[in-house]
Amino acid sequence: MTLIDLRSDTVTRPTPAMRRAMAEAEVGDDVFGEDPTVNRLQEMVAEILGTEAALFVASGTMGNEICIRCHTQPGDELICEAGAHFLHYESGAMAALSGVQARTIVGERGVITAQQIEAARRGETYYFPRSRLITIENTHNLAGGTIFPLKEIAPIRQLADARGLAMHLDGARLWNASVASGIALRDYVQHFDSVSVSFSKGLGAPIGSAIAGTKDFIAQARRIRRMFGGAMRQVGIIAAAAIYGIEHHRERLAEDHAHARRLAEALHGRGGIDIDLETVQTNIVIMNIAKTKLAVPAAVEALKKEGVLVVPFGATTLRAVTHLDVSRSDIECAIAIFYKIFS
Ligand code: TLP
Repeated sequence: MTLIDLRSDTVTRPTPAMRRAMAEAEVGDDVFGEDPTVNRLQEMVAEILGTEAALFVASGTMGNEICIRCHTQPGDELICEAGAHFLHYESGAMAALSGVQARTIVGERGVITAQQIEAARRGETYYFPRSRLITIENTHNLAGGTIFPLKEIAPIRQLADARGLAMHLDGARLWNASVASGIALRDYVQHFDSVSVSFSKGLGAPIGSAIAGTKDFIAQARRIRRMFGGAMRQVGIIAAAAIYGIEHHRERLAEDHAHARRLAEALHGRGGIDIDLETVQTNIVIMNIAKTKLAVPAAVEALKKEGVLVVPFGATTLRAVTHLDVSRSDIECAIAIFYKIFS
């Protein structure tokens, strides 16, 4: 039985052409800044994101955590949406590695406003934690791959400037946001002091993310990357996969979005499955199965038995993610299996 793996867009395997690019990559010691493929990737990413510089890092988690560390001091507070990836899925790294705490805001489909941030911001009284950083996630994973609208970002930047706060963008799936909205990545990124983008999700590379910002920020980030054990050597062999993904797998993200839409529209309302179709803006589908006959663990098992893999994503929700290794016919097949189980 072939499995249709909708657990995440991280499950893709490098294509034969990507593997060839990796095998043929020119390499050098990146701790000395001498890996030509890494240097090319970093220049390419800085150019696409419209920043002065970029730095290759091992993972999205490492990217976020290096940026948080660069922007804060222990005891500081950052302001973020309550479903932020680093709050739930980064093993408490923010607290462990930066000594920072979070002030969370419940957003609407992952979107928070300048007014909410202003209300959450701490005053100057010495015994408050110091508000230091605002973070935004685009697309927002827990909210279902929703796009953070550009028009909501500019007022947040204005507030950040007025209050002396830094801004970080968790743009692990900013590629998806850009393809779906038609807005260039740099138009989002220009509002932030740092950004993290991932190559190992929709772009299909096996490993890696990049962070980007000013030259000074990236110099500081390079030091923290080393401190976190993330300085690597002949890492051009994986940077080559990222370059391949950027060059060949970006535009096709639109297919993943169409597949997610098809899946969501076919499943919403079936056998009690509830999907907020407004959140299905990119490649993620979150299904609430509270009103179906199955609980989450039983549903995951039943789907798996029939050949569809999804992940539990809350007490009553499942998540399905479309990606490079899922074809239109896989989606049709998955829909039929869902119908069988949730009839
Ligand atoms: N997300 C993974 C899991 O960790 C949940 C997934 O399957 O979606 N930012 C965002 C918005 C992410 O979704 C992820 C990964 C990361 C950062 C971390 O990236 P990695 O896994 O490369 O550390």
